[in-house]
Amino acid sequence: MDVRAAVAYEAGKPLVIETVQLEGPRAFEVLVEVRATGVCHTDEFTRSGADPEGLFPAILGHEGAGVVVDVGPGVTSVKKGDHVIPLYTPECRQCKSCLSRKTNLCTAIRATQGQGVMPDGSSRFSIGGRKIHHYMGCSTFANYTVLPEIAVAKIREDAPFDKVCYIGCGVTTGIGAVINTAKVEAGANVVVFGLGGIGLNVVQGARMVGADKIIGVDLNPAREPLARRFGMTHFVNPKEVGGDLVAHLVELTGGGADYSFECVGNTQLMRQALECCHRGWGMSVIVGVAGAGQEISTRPFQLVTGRVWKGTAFGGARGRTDVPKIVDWYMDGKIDIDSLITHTMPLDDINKAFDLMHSGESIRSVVTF
Ligand code: NAD
Ligand code: AHE
Ligand code: ZN
Repeated sequence: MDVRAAVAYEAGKPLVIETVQLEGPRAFEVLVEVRATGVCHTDEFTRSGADPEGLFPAILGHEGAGVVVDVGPGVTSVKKGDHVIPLYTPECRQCKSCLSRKTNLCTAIRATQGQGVMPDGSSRFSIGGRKIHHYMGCSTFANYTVLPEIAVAKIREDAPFDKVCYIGCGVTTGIGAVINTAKVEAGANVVVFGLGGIGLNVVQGARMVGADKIIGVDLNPAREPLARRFGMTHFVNPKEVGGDLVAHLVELTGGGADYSFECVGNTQLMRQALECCHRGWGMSVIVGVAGAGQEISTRPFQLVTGRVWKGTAFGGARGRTDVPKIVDWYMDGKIDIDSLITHTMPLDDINKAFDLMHSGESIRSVVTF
């Protein structure tokens, strides 16, 4: 079938809106009509050419919501008409990782996902016979996409697509990093580096679990009012800190953060996020993704003296199990998504979403179809 998609032909170039050919679902796959998709900084990371796994041409997008319109042979867990959120971290419930109960990083289809193809090794997208790569197993910058059955979470039908699409990445990543990865406890002091689409959800998660101080660090002063509404108690703009940022944060937290979260993708900040943690127990969680060739460093003494460095993907969430619950939290008014969706636009204007991200004007842009 013909579908409308934003195609990334070349690193660093704007996306091109095209009519693309999409093959129907094969065994254990589903065809989803995408109704809305968020634009995450990770899409920009890959579009820019910084992603070591980036492939071109590709249809980016991994923060979607839509409706199952066809299923391939063998599909049992969803049916036509079901509302779903695509999962870049699938949940097969059968692989070593899923069965371990120690991680959400299902390995059933990770290898082919990284190669930009479906689990059988082929792509469903093409233009005039030329192959177009899938992205993160989702490719939600298209009005229809094909996904493996294990990579969709069935959600309730009264949830608005243009809001709950954000649960497909940013909301779940931020709140999950607090609840699943760090397991922040009530009364803890938390420092959040980067108050964008992910960091504000970390702030929201920290408030949910009853954190005491929630300190936000961002270069953009416009982030402060919204972050305060989401639970931030102190704002630090590194440009306005006279001396050393780490020393300032250690003082603000009365000896160091119990937990810190790096939500930017900057390796210098990752170091600062670790080093502002409390001696003996402070835990720093890396959420941001850093470009090809970049590495983190610190004095090993930071770890010897009890600080812990962790990372999180999709907030440690098991998508098919946890995503429907987070949709319920939103529908029950327990979490705020609407205030973070600052811009909505049609697919034709998707490049504006990247401009708004760069200018610091948007928190999340959502494309509706
Ligand atoms: P965003 O662009 O919405 O937000 C980034 C924020 O960082 C902005 O507010 C910006 O002003 C701030 N910032 C930039 N440089 C800074 C600096 N030097 N000091 C302080 N603040 C600074 O991006 P996002 O969508 O929130 O994504 C954040 C990061 O998380 C990206 O690296 C993204 O790829 C990554 N991410 C990771 C996961 C995961 O599963 N691990 C999931 C989603 C996104
Ligand atoms: N391809 C990059 C890594 C990108 C990355 O870490 N992605 C996160 C999700 S970001 C969502 O916005 C993730 O889930 N990672 C685990 C995984 O298996 O990809 C690189 O550096 O190669
Ligand atoms: Zn994302």
